[in-house]
Amino acid sequence: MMSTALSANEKNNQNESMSKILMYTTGYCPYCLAAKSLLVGKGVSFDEIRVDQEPALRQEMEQRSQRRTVPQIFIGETHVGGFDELSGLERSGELDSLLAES
Ligand SMILES: N[C@@H](CCC(=O)N[C@@H](CS)C(=O)NCC(=O)O)C(=O)O
Repeated sequence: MMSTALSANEKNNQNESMSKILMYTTGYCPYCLAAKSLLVGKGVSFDEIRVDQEPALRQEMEQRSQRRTVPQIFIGETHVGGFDELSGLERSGELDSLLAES
């Protein structure tokens, strides 16, 4: 008989299809790598904008986030911040709720 309960993996897949994550990054950036690795580890997909390759997009990032460092991460319309904030949300369990809502 099929269970209606979702496994952790199915939940991650559900997150993947429901979430919209955008990460502004540069090529050499340990914090960007750490943020990407955290999301890949959770099985969630994200779009990446390389601001070092597109000055206009760096300007867009700075306007949207009011920050100059990379990465800058958005989940839906919510500005999460950088890697420190992302990992803080993961530690507190809030990242999963944010992904489910977005
Ligand atoms: N606390 C930030 C640190 C981000 C950070 O220092 N990023 C570096 C690149 S890995 C950066 O943007 N440096 C350029 C600058 O500080 O203006 C985070 O967790 O995202």
